[in-house]
Amino acid sequence: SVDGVPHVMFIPSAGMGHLLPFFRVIAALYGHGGVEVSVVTVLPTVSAAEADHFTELFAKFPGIRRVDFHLLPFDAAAEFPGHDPFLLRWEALRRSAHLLGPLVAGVSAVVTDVTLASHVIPICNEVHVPCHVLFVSCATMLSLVAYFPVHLDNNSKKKKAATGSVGDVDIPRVRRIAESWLPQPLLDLEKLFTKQFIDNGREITKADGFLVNTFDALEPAALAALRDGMVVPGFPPVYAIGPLKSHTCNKSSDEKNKPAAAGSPVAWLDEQPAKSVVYVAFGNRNAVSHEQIREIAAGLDSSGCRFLWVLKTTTVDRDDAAELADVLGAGFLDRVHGRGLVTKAWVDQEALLKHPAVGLFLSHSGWNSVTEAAAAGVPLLAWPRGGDHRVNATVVVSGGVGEWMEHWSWDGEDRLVMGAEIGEKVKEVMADAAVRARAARVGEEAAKAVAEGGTSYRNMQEFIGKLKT
Ligand code: BUP
Repeated sequence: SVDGVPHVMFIPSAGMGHLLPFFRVIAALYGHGGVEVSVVTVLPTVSAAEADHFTELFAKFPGIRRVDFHLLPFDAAAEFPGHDPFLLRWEALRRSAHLLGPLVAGVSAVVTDVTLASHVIPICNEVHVPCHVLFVSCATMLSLVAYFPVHLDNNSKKKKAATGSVGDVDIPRVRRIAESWLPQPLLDLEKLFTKQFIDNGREITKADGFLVNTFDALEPAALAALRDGMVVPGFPPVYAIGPLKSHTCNKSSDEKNKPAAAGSPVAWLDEQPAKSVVYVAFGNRNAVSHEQIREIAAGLDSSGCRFLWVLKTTTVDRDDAAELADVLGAGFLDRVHGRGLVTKAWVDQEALLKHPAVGLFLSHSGWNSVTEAAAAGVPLLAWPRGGDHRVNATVVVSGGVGEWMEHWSWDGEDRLVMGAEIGEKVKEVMADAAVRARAARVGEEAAKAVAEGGTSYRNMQEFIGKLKT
């Protein structure tokens, strides 16, 4: 620290779902004052959206120090052919992490991503710098990351050899996670994802604390179990500080009063009746097959509802050259003109969900999306696609955020969910006053949590206080 001002170094990972919560915490901490902030930045980023958001962060907060970091050469495509480019970036970061030692040595605290935990925590420990993890999924998922190695050690390695299965994971005092809800690569202990997951799970018990984008009222059992050492004895402190808000939300009143750009999603929403629009988005790195996209289109059409659909057809946005009309099929855009808007552009999802015209969110249940729906009090219809999504969907249901279509297909399954079924379900949930009332209550709880004196507010204060001691 300089003159007693603590210096916090953020070491984020890759993918918008990981970067956005980092940017939100960075902005909050920097805005709080009395803390010096630097951000380890690896360029070029995997996606264009990440590059744009880094540029925006440093332009908006010139006082935040950008620490450029260069990765060691890694022929990922040769070593792990066909792997997701974001997972490969995590691996490249892990393999270069030892070079961070000299950078870390001078700071007061580090905040890193769980995907890098097994490599960054030991580096921090070596130079006696406290290392915190900003966990970008739910507390239930954090309990799974922490408990999965214990589960394997306790009962599954032998069983797996005998039966070829990992089995359901019964996380003490949290919940049972069915094998089919696990991120599916975990069923193969040889997968790169699984190795990273287990390494990180073992090492995180040595972190100095966790910041989690959730709030006490949403996941009371998981948070209590983690904090009481029921998941793993002696687990580090867990600060639930969500739902995180973006710094672009804190616009000046001038900016707020500006009319929405003509033709933009916001301008279109402004024309729609209250709670009449289904907002549809599956995150920034979930490529839905063209066949499934056509069925979603048919479903939205047959639901009779208005809709705003953010459509991505590739894992990495830079590769997405598909024309909407080709993907959606002849005539679709004309047929739904006025009733539905489809866009491939990056939107401000957090702001869109708060728009009074939005009545439902059809989502892959990526955790940021869930927390944004919770904050907006908008019901979410969860259609998990892979990764942590089914674990998140358990919280969507238990927390009252919305409903989960448990039998709708996900990663690796080639079963199509047909348009008629999608349309029926969308129509049904849109008309369900009880679902809407529950989601609205979650929105109130979320607002209370982050307001002065609320649980998330106090947890953030406590974390900042710890940085200053
Ligand atoms: Br696409 C898109 N605008 O156009 P999740 C996404 N987002 O603001 P993830 C936009 O990206 P997986 C867009 O609001 C959320 O904060 C969205 O994070 C924002 O899913 C974030 O929801 C996406 O956690 O997929 O990371 O894309 O969960 O599979 O990693």
